[in-house]
Amino acid sequence: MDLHDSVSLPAVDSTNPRVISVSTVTSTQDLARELSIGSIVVADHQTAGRGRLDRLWEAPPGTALLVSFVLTPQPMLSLAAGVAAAEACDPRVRLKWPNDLLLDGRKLGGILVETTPAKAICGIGINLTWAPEGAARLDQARDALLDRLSAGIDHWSVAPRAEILARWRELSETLGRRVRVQLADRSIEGVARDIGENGELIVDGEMIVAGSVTHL
Ligand code: BT5
Repeated sequence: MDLHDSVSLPAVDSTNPRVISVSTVTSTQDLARELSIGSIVVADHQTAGRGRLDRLWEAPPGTALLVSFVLTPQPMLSLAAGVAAAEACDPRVRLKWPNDLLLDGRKLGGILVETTPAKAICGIGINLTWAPEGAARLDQARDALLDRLSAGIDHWSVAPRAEILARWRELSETLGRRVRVQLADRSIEGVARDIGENGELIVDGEMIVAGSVTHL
């Protein structure tokens, strides 16, 4: 058996040595987890791309930006990554709490932050030439988008908390809207008033740390 038929060999990108580029991987998160802080993994295709709570992230080969950044853990990373991704994409892109990327109200991309004691693996998927039914795509060149996103992650992942919160509020499509939040054991409806100091969503006085939001 020819090794090249069965295994996708990682290649270092000559224009940016921090970027490890692979054709196929289970999930960019899995490869990134093995690498040092500062590394970036980008793949043409994931055979087991994942969202939060073990959901699937789908993208046919070569149709999306699928990337994971290995970063120093910090509590605001998920919101900071949302801000960086929205800014890298397009001025029309908005954020749905906690950090879905929306274009014209439809999901364009998502962010998954997984942490170990020493590292945070920040995975970002953005639809480019394909999107599932009801979702959005952004017809842009992948590598130019990755360059802008990397610069944005460098900036926002170490930005002061107040700046991240302020920019997230500006980019938010959730704040001020009536929402339904599915929590582990119940769902609540109300107006999303603000986000708290740690990025919690505040719905009519209730602080939501984790849940799935529907804009009503
Ligand atoms: C997310 O999860 O939105 C986080 C997605 C993170 C994907 C990146 S790709 C690079 C890195 N490697 C990985 O394996 N993952 C990260 P969540 O909020 O749980 O949303 C998942 C839900 O979005 C699914 O249950 C579907 O309903 C929907 N979905 C799946 N694929 C989609 C797509 N391409 N575009 C829009 N929605 C999608």
